[in-house]
Amino acid sequence: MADFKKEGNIDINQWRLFRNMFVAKFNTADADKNLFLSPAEFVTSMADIPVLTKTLADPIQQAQLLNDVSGRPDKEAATINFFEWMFIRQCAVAWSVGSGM
Ligand SMILES: [Ca+2]
Repeated sequence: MADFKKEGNIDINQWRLFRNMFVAKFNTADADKNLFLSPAEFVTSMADIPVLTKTLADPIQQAQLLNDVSGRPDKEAATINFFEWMFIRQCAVAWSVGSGM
């Protein structure tokens, strides 16, 4: 994903774009710095993704989204790690771009 020029490696500018788009966004949203995102932290991390606005505003749909990705249905375990968050974020960004939002 970071190698958007398809050169087989990434330069420092590509790394910084990737870092700003994903790593920094995750770290900023992780308010308690435990390297997991709670449902509230997750909502913060996705606030700039237009296609998820309605889903995240509905607590039931939000819980279903987190459960679908994490596979952990109970509320206490409804935190997601960076890998799980990356999957959602990549899909949401691609979905937004694809839908012209
Ligand atoms: Ca956290």
